[in-house]
Parts: sequence; C-alpha cells; structure tokens
Amino acid sequence: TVDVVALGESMVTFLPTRPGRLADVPSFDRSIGGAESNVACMLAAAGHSARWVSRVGDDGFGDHLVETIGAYGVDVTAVRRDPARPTGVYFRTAGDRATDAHEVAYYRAGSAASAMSPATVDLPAARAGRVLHLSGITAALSADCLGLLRELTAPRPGRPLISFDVNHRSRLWRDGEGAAVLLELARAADVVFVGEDEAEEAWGVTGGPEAVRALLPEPGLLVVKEGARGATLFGANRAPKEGARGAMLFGANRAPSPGTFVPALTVDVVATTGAGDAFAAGFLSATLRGLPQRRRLRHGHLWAAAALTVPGDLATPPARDHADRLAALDGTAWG
Ligand code: KDG
Repeated sequence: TVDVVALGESMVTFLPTRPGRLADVPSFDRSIGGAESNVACMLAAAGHSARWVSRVGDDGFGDHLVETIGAYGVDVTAVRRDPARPTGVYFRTAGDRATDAHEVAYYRAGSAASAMSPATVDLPAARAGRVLHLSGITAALSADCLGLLRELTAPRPGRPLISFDVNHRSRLWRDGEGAAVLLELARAADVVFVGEDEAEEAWGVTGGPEAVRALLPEPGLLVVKEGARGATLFGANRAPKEGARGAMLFGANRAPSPGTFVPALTVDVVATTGAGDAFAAGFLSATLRGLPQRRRLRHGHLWAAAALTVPGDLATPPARDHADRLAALDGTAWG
C-alpha cells in the first residue's frame, strides 16, 4: 500500500528573477507548484511512498511536471494526459517582506486538471493509499473537480484516511461561493489543516482555534494554523470513522479537548508560498510514523521552516534524524 496519495492540479510556476511588479519584471525562472503535489514530493523526499494523481496536458509543461515530480520519487504512473487541454501555469512575485503581499497570475481556466472528474482520473489509484491528501483548491477548479472530491470523501468501506487542507484561494472562487463547499468537505475529512486567517476569510470565524473547532467538530484531527505564532491540534475525542483504513493513525494518544498549541519557529522568511503544504507534509510524515501529537506539530513547523526560507513553492524536508532531535527538545528549549 502507498502511504500517501495526493490528488490535485499542479502547474509550471514562473518566479521573477528580480524583485518588482509583474508589470515590470522582464524575466522569470521556471519551477513547479501545486499544493497537493508539493505534499507528495516532500513526503517522497523524506522516504515515504507517495503517489500523485492528476491530469496534465499532452505538452512540454506536462512533461516537465511529470518528470520533476517523478524525480522526487513520487509515483506518477496514474497521471493522465489530456490531448485537448493544456497544462496550467502561473506567475507570482516573491512579495513584500513585511506584508507578504504578492501578485499571482493564474493561467489555469480550462486546464487539463480542471477536467478531473470521477470519470477522467484513475479512481482505484486515488483510493489505494493509507492517506488520501486533498485540498480546497481542487473544489474551486470546476464542477467536475468538486464532484470528484465529493466522490472521494464519501463514506465507503476501506476508504483511505482523508487529509484535507482547506487552502482557501479567494481568487479562484466567486464571492463567498467557496464557504459552504469548503465546510462540507472539511467535515467529511479525517485530518483537516486550516489557517485561522482562512477560517475567518471563508467562514467568518473569529475567536481563535477553539471557535474553529466548534465549527468543525467532525474531523478526528484538526490543525488550526496561526501563522507565524504556531499551530493548535485538536485530537480525536470520538472513534475514527468506521471503515477508515487509516484509523490506526489516530493512535492511542489523544489530545485533550482544549487542543495542543505548539509555537512555530522564527525564521527569516523568503516566501510563504508552499509553507502550508510543507507543514501538512511534516505533520503527516510524523503521523504515519506514529509520533506523539506534540511532535507531529513540531515536524510540521520544521518542514514549514524549510519552505519559508526558499523562494520556490517546494522545499526539501529536513533530514529525519535532525528533525527528530529538534522535535524532541523540551518545551522550554523549543520556545
Ligand atoms: O500551496 C502552494 C500553492 O498555492 C502553489 O504551489 C500553487 O497550487 C497552487 C495554487 O493553486 O495556488
């Protein structure tokens, strides 16, 4: 069995070779992006078995994505080529250091991945992992993509553990449209990652992590990320969903209901894009290894720090033995 299957759109990403507005910058470096494949790549780089399920165009950018993601050790054999639609691309600036305001220009409407549906992806391959990692970005791409997420998250015997990163991208949704859908999908998942800012933006939740938990009592594990401050984990206080193949991942070690807060590391941020994916990958890695809940959060923060300190969307995870030693520091040494 594959440890983690990640399903979602990936794009070729263009990052300016120097600071400035998209209107002014004359040249770009090519890299890759895609929230779900970022998670798969980092997990594979850390020694887990990971698969990416998606669609790309039958074009050079599709080749580049499949080759690059495959080179991380991710199984890309279930990625399908679409002869009629292109691979999505996007451009973004690094952003202002103080405000993190960056420009993003997506060229993904009508992309090969936006045609993902239960009929056009390899469903058995998507369901074959212990964990299936999904995100709210896919729900915004098309009605077909949303239908696919509903199909994959529906309860059924032997369903993998569903990991869902809310990833609210306001520019992909028409005003307010995403709120109900993202809530529905998060409620159907077993492990949910959401930023406090996203919860406020999408659902109008204020009042901290506890208020987010009150809105989302269903997931066995809920991680509320509080930006540079840290993250709070709410553990299962009920049995995992029946039939969930990953049920054992909850472990005997259940967080007390007020939630477990672990502060983030203070780093010199180069670009925040991809930090959430890295956090999810680190948390899932530690969860798959059965580490205690506090250490799962620490691995999340350590992996996020790796992504925060590079310009691209995708970072190399910290070496396992090194990250394990840091995650085992006592509370006062960690911060
Ligand atoms: O989380 C990082 C992603 O946002 C980035 O790689 C691009 O998937 C992407 C998106 O849709 O914004």
